[in-house]
Order: sequence, then C-alpha cells, then structure tokens
Amino acid sequence: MKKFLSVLMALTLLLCGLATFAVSSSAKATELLEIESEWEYIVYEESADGLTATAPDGWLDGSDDAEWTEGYAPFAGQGGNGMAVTFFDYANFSAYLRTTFTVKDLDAIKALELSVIFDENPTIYLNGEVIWTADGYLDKDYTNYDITEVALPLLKEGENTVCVEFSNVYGGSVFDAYITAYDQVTLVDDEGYVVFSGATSEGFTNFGAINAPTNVLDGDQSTVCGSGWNPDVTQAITATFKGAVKVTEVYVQCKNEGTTSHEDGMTRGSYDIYLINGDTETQINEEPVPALTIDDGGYTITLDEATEATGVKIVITDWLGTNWACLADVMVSAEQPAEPEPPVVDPTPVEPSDDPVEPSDEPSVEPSVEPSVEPSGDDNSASAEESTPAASEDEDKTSESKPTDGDKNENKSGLSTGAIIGIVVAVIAVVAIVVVVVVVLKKKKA
Ligand SMILES: [Ca+2]
Ligand SMILES: [Ca+2]
Repeated sequence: MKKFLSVLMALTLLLCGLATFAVSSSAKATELLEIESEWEYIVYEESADGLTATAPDGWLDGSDDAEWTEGYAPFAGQGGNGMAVTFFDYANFSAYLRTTFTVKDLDAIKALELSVIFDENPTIYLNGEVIWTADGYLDKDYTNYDITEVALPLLKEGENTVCVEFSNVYGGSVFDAYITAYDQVTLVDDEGYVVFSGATSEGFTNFGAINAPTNVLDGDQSTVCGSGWNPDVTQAITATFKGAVKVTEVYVQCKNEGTTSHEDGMTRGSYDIYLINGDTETQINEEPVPALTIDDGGYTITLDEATEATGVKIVITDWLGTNWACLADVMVSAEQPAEPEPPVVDPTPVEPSDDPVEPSDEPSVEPSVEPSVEPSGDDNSASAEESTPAASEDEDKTSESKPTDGDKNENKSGLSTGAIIGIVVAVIAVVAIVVVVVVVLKKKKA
C-alpha cells in the first residue's frame, strides 16, 4: 500500500509540474529561411567606376532563362569577408541570389524578423516584392530588423521565394540573411529591455553607412549615429518601440571605438532625452545628460514611476567643437507587459434562434493578400527611405523562450491551447491528491 501511495504522490507532483509548464506561455521562434542556406546565384563583373549590370528578366518569379549556379551563403567577392563560404570570381560585382523556404502554418505567424550581414547595398524581395533594402554595409555581424509589417502580408502557406541583389564597388563584400518567424510579438525581452522596431535621425549630415540610425539599437558602443555638431538645427535620434510599454529606465552611450583621442572618459557633449507616447513628447532629464566617452560608459535615467511610451528621442544639446557629435547606443528598460485577462464568460444562456439559417449560395472566397510594398525602381536611396530598416538589440535574444504575453491584440481570442491543457492537467492533479487523501484516511480508520 505504501508503495502504491508513493507512486501516486510522485504522479501527482509530476502532473502539477506539467500543469505549471503548460500554463506559462512563451514566444516560439522558427527559422523559416535558415542561416547559411543554399542559394542559386548569378554574378556579373563590375568595375570600380560603378555598376552597369541589370538583373535577368523574370528572375524574381523564376521565369527567366538565365544560367544559375548553386552555392551556400555567406557570399563574398574576391578579397571579401573571411566568413564567406562561397566566393565569386570578382572583387567588384553585381550579384543576384534566389532561394525558397516553406511555411507550414501561416496563421501561427505573428511576427517576422530579418537577420542580415551585408556589404554593399542589398535589396531583398519576398515573392517578388521588396521587403527590405539598405545602403552601404554592416559587415561585422548579423543585424536584426523587424519586417513584420512589410513581409507578413506577402508570406504564403507553402513555398515562398526570396531574391536578393547586392553589389560591391568598394573594399570588402559579404552577404547572408535568415528570416525568423515568431508566434507572438515580443515587446520586452527576457532581460527586461524594450524591443525596438526601428530608429530615425534628423539634423545630421551622414558621413557613411556606419551612421545608419539603427546603429544606436545594435548594442554596440563602437558604432555610432551622427556627424558634426550643428547648434543651428535640431540633431536628434528617435528610436521606436514595437508597441507601448511602461518604461522604467533609459540608458544612453556615447562613442568608444578606440580610434581617436576622444575616448578619454571625458564628457564631450550632452543630450536631452524625451519619451514619446503617440504624439506627445515628455522630457525625462532634469540636468543635461553627459555624453561620456569611455569603454562601457553610459548614463542611466531612472524614472520615478514606470511611464507608458512608444519610443524615445535623444536630442544633442551641446558638443565640444563642431568636428563630431554622436549617439552610440540606446537601451530602454520596461516592465513586462501584464498577462492578458481571461475572457469574461457571460453566464446568461443564449436563446436558441427560431430562424433557420439560410444556406448561402455564394462560394467561399479566399481573402486576397494585397502586397503592401511597391516594387523598387532604380532609385536605391528612395526605396531605402520607404522601408526604414528596423533593428533590435544584439543582446535581444528573442529566440530564447521566456514568459511573455506578447501583443495583447493577438490574444483576444481567449485562452491558448497550452493554457487549456494546463488547466485540464491541473484538475487531474487535484483529483489525484483528493484520491490520495481519501485512501490515507481510509487506511488510518482501518
Ligand atoms: Ca564593399
Ligand atoms: Ca551602436
């Protein structure tokens, strides 16, 4: 009997554990297009004077008659990036890549993230439409961009085609990309940092690709956004969150590349910091925030109470001299969004309707998916502005499981399957405990 009881207890504990596990929800990540995938490619030699090649007609939908070669990413030209697996025959080139991936359950995908390493000027197409493009290069590591808004409406159940064009005129070259699907939208990561959807700058004169505004979101102090200090205009960088969150802290970092005498731990200038909530901007610093140039140096503003915001704006208010002025990185901490309330069940029984439902003669029609992006023209810079690259932090390991409710709008339909299983298992566990207690009491009486 004792043995039976202990087995029952163990089973009960196991069931309780399973119930706890099943009730907690977490964002599930699926790599749709895998890192270092096999692609087919066409490459044309170019000169350092500029690009002349054009893509073969029909390359986006596979109706071309060009000869393609197969190879694994990352790709690079001669003298290109050392991480490349496939090297083209030329240093200066225009390259066209194409591959496919399969989507099994389109309805389960709520967010899409592009991770890309590039040099130079890539444009990425999904099922024939531009989903992302960038000028210049970011060749140190993969950078993440939220492409949900543009790419999710283009995604199809079954086979999807990704095409890429990129080129190289200056120095090294590299390209690889992968696409991750999430079953929830994550607003605050498991370390408590806000997930950004993008960043823009104003008032700066761009001095190279490294000054893409999204560099303030990459978690790397050695990349910066900015240029010469100009007190006559507003020089600001605005980072946008994936959704409204309750901000607790804002951390800003100034440049430290170890390449100039400016990295001396001194304050080179100052910032004002504003929280954005819709159309409202609220300054959160009382004193000027110092732009510190020291390794890992940064400045944190802790708010008296958590404040709802959809973005953060950093304005450069002062700088020592006009040679440069910059922001290296922004990190925002926020409260984890609350778990969504379970739906309120109306106890009033629904009156059965006497009217029989008329069967419809209309055939059911599949909703058509309107592509939301115009195909890009020849004007690279214009299309770059249309599709503002959106980045999230390097440290933002959104692929890691973590308890989060994600976007509340995605959860309005009620309890998830996991939660229902959890409740059922919990009920079984409680019943098992009751059985144990009854058995023990009966044994004692006996
Ligand atoms: Ca290059
Ligand atoms: Ca940075």
